[in-house]
Amino acid sequence: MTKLGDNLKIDSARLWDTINETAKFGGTPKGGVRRLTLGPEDKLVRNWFRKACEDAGLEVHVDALGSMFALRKGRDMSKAPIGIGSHLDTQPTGGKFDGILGVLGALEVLRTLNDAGIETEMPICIANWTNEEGSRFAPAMMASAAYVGDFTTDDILSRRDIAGVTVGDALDEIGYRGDVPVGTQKFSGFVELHIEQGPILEAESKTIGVVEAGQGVLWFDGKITGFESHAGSTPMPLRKDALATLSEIVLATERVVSNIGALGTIGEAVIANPSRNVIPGEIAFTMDLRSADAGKLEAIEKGVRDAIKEIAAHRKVDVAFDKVWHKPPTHFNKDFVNAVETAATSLGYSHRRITSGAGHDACNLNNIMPTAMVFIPSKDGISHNELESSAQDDCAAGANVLMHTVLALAGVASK
Ligand code: HGY
Ligand code: MN
Ligand code: MN
Repeated sequence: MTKLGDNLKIDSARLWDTINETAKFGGTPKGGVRRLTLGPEDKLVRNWFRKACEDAGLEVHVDALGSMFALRKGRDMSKAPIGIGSHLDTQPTGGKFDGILGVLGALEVLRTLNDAGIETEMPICIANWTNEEGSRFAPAMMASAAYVGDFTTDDILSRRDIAGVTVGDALDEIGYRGDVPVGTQKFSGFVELHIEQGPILEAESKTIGVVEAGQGVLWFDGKITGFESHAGSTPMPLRKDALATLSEIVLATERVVSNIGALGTIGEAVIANPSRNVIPGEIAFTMDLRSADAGKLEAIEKGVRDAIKEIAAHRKVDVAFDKVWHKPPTHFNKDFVNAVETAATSLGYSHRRITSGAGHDACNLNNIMPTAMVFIPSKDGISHNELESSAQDDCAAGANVLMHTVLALAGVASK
């Protein structure tokens, strides 16, 4: 427990209300959320978030990639703030908790400190990182990756979505291309609250996940060039079928990652000029490979590339397969991880250490500052699906652990 000594808790009902209120921005008939980064729904939730922060007395500014920062002053403003937050964008068939729980949990923490009249030694700053999902624009965790120097701002501004719209144009379209250069807002460290997006905490009836590591990620863009021809008059042995080729690549990828104990997904595949009586001649596809072990990540890339080479040869097609993103595995800062564990223990929540299957902005931030994460359970382990759900009590528990972790790191000046 912090120097406060008392059992300060966030307002569970107020947090839950904000989760349900913001789910309207992009809400879908099935109870999920479609709030693609830098789209009209993202603009609405950003405007809501800015107003809520300003109403809480926070100073809000926006950087050149649209990431939003809301600063709560501390007694010693010579120190860089402790950062909390996550992302407001979602997948096309996303849920009400992925990302936004971390932003709303952070807002609830600062609202609670305001209500309690608590001044911290160090300032605290909420972040909403642009385009964590990477669905509309690649890569994922895009803005935090630029913040830590993995990409230049200009490179990211020029990235295009499937309709050819650039990040820069999309930022201008919603009025969120900030005038502050990326990296201006400094942090002493960062703690991100997020749903687990997997089945472990629920299966073990644990309320809190103390995240000590995150999987490494490899993203590829692929293009198969075969030959369009007549479905009725082209004998099977003479075909250069791009879709049959991709089918072999999918099954070969499953074999490679399963043998090594890793994960592989082909999440996008687009047939050029599709027609039911034309043999597919060209397909663009994506691949997402993951492992918590750097060596395994390297091994599955080699295994998949070898398989693709062999399949392309016997299918007599060309396969271009370009790596577009490499995020090495993350090992979070031991002191910050311990601070999360201490907070969970002192609050009496069941907890366990865990590795994140999903990528998060915190995984990038950990490259340049001490970082840790707090997980809460996902119902049936479901995420990136409109059925994504978490319990109100677990959301409150996560926010309480976030609050006491941050109070321990930032220090309490007075109350
Ligand atoms: O891809 C991920 O793991 C994250 O959800 N963007
Ligand atoms: Mn997320
Ligand atoms: Mn996600």
